[in-house]
Amino acid sequence: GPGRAQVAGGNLPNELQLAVEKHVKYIQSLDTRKDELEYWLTEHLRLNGVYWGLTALHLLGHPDALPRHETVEFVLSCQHDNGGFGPAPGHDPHMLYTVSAVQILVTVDALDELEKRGKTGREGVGRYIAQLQDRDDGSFAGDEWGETDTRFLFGALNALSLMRLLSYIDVTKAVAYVQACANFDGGYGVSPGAESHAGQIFVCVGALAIADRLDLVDKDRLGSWLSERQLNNGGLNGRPEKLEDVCYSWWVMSSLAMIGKLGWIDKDKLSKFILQCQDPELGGMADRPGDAVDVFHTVFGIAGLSLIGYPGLKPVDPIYCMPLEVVNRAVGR
Ligand code: GRG
Ligand code: ZN
Repeated sequence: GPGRAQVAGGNLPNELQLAVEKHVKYIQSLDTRKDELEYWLTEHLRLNGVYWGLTALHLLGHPDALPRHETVEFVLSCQHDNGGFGPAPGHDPHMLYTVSAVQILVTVDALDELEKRGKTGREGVGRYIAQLQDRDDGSFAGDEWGETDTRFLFGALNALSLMRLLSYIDVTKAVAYVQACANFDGGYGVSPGAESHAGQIFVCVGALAIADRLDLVDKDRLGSWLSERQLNNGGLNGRPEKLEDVCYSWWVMSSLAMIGKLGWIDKDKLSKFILQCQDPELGGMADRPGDAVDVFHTVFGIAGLSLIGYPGLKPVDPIYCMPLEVVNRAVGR
C-alpha cells in the first residue's frame, strides 16, 4: 500500500524500519531555521553540513530534495581567490571545506560550474590543495597555519581523485606518511606514534585505497581490531574502553568494507542499534538512543545502513562516502 512506499525495509517490524520521509524532512528543515541560535552557532560547519545532508538524501533515494541551483550558488559563494573554500561566505579557506565543496559539486554533477563561474577553475582548486602538502614527509596541513593530520591527507586524495588531478601531489610520499602512522595493532593514528582510532583508520585506509595501495594494510590484524569495536548493545565504539556512537557505524564499517571484511561485524545487531538512534517523529539520528539528533550522525547512520545492505537504500562508496554511482562516474571506474 502507499504507507509501505514511505519506509525503506517496509516489510520489517516497526522498530526496524528506517523513517525515510522523516529524515528527508529533517534535512530539508536545516536550511530554513535561520532564525534559530543553533544555525548561527554552527556556521563554521555549513559547507560540511550541506555535504552531509546532500549525501544522506541521495542514499535515501531523494536526490532532488535540496534545490540544485541554490546548492551550487552556496558552494561557489564560499570560494576564495586562492582556489580554496571556507565553511561559509567570508570565512577562511581550509582543506576540509574544500573537500566538501568538491564532493558536493561532483554529487550534483556541477564541477564544470567552477570553470564557468568559480573564482578559479578546478585546476585552481587542485593547486590550493597541492600547496598544503609537505614535500619532504608527504603529510598535509589543513590550512596555511600548518597543523598536520591524516584527515587532511585523505581529503587531498579524495578531492583530487574526484577531479582527476592526483598528479598535482606526490602520492608516493603521501603513502609513505600513512605507513608511518601504522601501529602494531593493525590500526592507524593521527600522526606517527599516535594511538589507533577508528576515524583515523578510515582516513588512512581510504587514502591507501585511492592510491591503490591496500596491499600495505595488515588486513587480518586490522579486521580483528575493528571487529572488537562492537559492544553488546550492537553499537560500535572508536577505540577500546569508549562508548558506542552511531558515527562509528561509518568509520568502522567503511574500513572493514575496504579490506573486504564486512562480515566480521554482527550486522543485525548493528542495524538495530542504528535504527534505535532515529527520532521517529521529527527525523534525524543521534549519536546514541535518546540523545539530540544532528545531520552528522544522520548521514553516517544512513551510510552505515547502506553498507549493511539495508533494503531500499542506494549503495554508498566506502572510500568517498558518496553515492557509489556518483563516484563511478567521477573517477571513471
Ligand atoms: C569524506 C567522510 C569524509 C570525511 C572527510 C573529516 C574527515 C575527512 C574524516 C574524519 C575522520 C575522523 C577522525 C572521525 C572521527 C570523529 C570522531 C567521532 C571523533 C571523536 O573522538 P573522541 O576521542 O571520541 O572525542 P571517542 O569516541 O573516542 O570517545
Ligand atoms: Zn559521533
